[in-house]
Amino acid sequence: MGQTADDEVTENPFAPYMEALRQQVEDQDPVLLIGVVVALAVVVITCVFLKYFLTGKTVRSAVLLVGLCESGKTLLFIRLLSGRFKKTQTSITDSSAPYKAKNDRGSTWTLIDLPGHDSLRSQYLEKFKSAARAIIFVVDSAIFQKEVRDVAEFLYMLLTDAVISRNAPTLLVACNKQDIAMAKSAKLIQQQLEKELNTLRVTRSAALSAQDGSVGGSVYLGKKGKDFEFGQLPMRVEFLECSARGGKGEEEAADIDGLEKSLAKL
Ligand SMILES: Nc1nc2c(ncn2[C@@H]2O[C@H](COP(=O)(O)OP(=O)(O)O)[C@@H](O)[C@H]2O)c(=O)[nH]1
Ligand SMILES: [Mg+2]
Repeated sequence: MGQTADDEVTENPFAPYMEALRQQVEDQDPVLLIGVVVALAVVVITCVFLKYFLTGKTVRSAVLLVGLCESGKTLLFIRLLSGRFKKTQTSITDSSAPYKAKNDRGSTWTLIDLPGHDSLRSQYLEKFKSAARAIIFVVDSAIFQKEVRDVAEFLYMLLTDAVISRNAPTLLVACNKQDIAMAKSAKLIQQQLEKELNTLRVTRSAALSAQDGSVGGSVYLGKKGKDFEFGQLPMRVEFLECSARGGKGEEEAADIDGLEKSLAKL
């Protein structure tokens, strides 16, 4: 008998411990055991719920269309929703509609077209920024060279916002109007914006520290001591080319496949 026990020990050094553990578990009151399991389950469920509520992913379902006036936000809005060409008017109020992403999950986002006028811009942004899951920043690629400073200033305002920086919604920079021959490529627009934002960052932080040294709720853009790159931002950033008008003529389908693909991945 003693011989076999010795053999087992040499085969599996943990056997005695396992045996002791089993004995202990058997000796325990089953009620206590169930109690421990239930307590563990409660802890796990609480953690999952807390994570859900704290990150707030459940409520952020808005996709905002922002950008300068005449960049094509309203036309993109209509194209994403219906795919048909319509003449647009300068939008005075915001309009929103449910957008069904082209993915298997069938995710539905609330697409919101914000007016581009300077006077209304910040007011609407205040209203929707905390609900943003993604921001489509529309750029008119055809006259980008002329607008680069304005575009950069708008982007700077968005990216240094405390709420946006914390929530980190995906930023899709839609380089629109690619059907126009002079349109700049997404790559060039990205490079120029990085350069321009780098300059803006220097002038803005100099202006701020000259005032009173406080940053007033806005965050520093990118990494300190490094030239600005979009890769330094807390959110995912994609530059894509599109054309809300499409190829030739008004009956042509819009060229917004890239944008739709990115929206499907949100
Ligand atoms: N050629 C061309 N024109 C466009 C494109 N997207 C919009 N537009 C035109 O640009 C103008 C402004 O568009 P709109 O959607 O009202 O811009 P919003 O002010 O940003 O809402 C309209 O005349 C559109 O037809 C595009 O991809 N290509
Ligand atoms: Mg509009």
